[in-house]
Amino acid sequence: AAAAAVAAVDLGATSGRVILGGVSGGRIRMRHVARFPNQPVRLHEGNGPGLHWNITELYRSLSAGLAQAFREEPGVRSIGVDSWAVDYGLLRGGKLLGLPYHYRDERTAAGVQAVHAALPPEELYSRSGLQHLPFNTVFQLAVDRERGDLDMADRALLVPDLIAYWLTGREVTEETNAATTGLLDARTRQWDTELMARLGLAGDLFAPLIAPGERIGGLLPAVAAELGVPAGLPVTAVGSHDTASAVVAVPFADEDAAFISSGTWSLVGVELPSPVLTAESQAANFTNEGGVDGRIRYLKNVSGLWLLSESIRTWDGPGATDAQHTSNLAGLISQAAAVTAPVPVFDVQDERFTAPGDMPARIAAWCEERGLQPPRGRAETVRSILESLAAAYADVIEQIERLTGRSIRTVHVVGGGSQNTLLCQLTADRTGRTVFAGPVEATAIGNVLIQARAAGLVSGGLEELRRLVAQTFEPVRYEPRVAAGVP
Ligand code: ADP
Ligand code: LRH
Repeated sequence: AAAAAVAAVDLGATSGRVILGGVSGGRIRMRHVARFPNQPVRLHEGNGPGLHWNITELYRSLSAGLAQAFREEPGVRSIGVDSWAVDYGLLRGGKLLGLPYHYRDERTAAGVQAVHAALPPEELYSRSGLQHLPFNTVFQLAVDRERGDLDMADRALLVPDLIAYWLTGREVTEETNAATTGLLDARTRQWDTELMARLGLAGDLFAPLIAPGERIGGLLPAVAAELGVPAGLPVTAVGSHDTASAVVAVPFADEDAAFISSGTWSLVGVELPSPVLTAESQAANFTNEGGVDGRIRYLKNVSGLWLLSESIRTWDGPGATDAQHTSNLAGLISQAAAVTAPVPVFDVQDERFTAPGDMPARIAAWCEERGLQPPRGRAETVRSILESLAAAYADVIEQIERLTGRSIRTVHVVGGGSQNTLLCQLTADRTGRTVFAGPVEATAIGNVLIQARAAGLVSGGLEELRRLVAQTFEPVRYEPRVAAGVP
């Protein structure tokens, strides 16, 4: 018999996937249907190159994945889409005006200046509660405005909302991702239209808010025909910010646990009932992101495995395939685990590491500027990156304890990076805490669970959903090998 299932589309900055999921017998079922790379494109645009998401390629890949999902499981009840945060497409009269910019495009620095001239950083933080990252939507829009790119636009849709719009024709802004724009009031969770007016943005630039679990709309007839499914099949809002979906699937046992959502970025934080908007919190650059079911994801965006993948891209040279990339990764991690020479710990948050390009050279330059011996060769470079990430996690966890008054005893690592056994072990070593690694596909699981709940396949709050995660996916446990912080 056709099992009740839902289809999750999860677009990461590194790769996208379509996963069929369901819940039966107290367990979550997940089946990968499609996986595709997410490779940005550089296009000359008058004054220089712009870095963009190849959004139409992503749409084609995810549509093919969805069609395959329906062939495999005709009982699919709903589709949900999540992606990385902050980026958006501009539209006029429902038509996309150009490829969305990639948050790593270097145009954002000018936007930070423009916004801060109109609104001091302190005020921005106390209104939005958002960590300062130069690529937050608010800064990107300021550049668009200065360049005249907003003149024609009557709508901005965040990436998952843009995909949902193409599937259903409905324009909405899903709440959890809306929080990453910097234009949402942290307390009321509504658009801060006064702030938008002060920045010269139309109060209705973004579509109305919708909460995870609500129905966005049914598949457009033409789309349904292309996918080979009945028209009207619902697209359901999920925690469309990938990190929000990932946190749904963190199998927290209690309040003494922090999470690290580990992929292209590492999002290190805890879940809270209400935001922390203090000056100390701003000084520590913590973010209050709206989570599913009204929870607050109090976290810090720390750099992530981007440092490693961009190093590998440098070593492999142009044109290396994804498969080659992954096989190199396993070998490099075991070589890095065997390194016994001391390696430098560098500041993974230094903004010089954000843009694409030669990562090992930038790491070496950072070390040389401080009179440190740079890592020698690939294994030492990988070790240095992973030690530096783990050291940053340890700092953030100390800060969380200070800023929230909680004591953190365990750390849950989820996402692709939870497969990096060396990083997990170093995280245990440097934080001095037990690390539980997995599930790898936390984001897709969170996406599936919120759809399954909306479809009536499961019920309960996040605690019940997390119990299902804990029952289904056995985490890998890492204990600190040495005293806290002394590897
Ligand atoms: P995103 O959602 O940001 O695209 P993922 O959660 O998919 O990221 O994680 C991608 C990262 O996971 C890769 O950059 C890589 O470092 C890591 N990763 C993927 N597969 C493995 C593996 N088999 N072993 C170790 N690390 C892995
Ligand atoms: C992770 C993520 C993160 C944001 C970044 C832009 O994929 O959504 O939460 O800070 O991308």
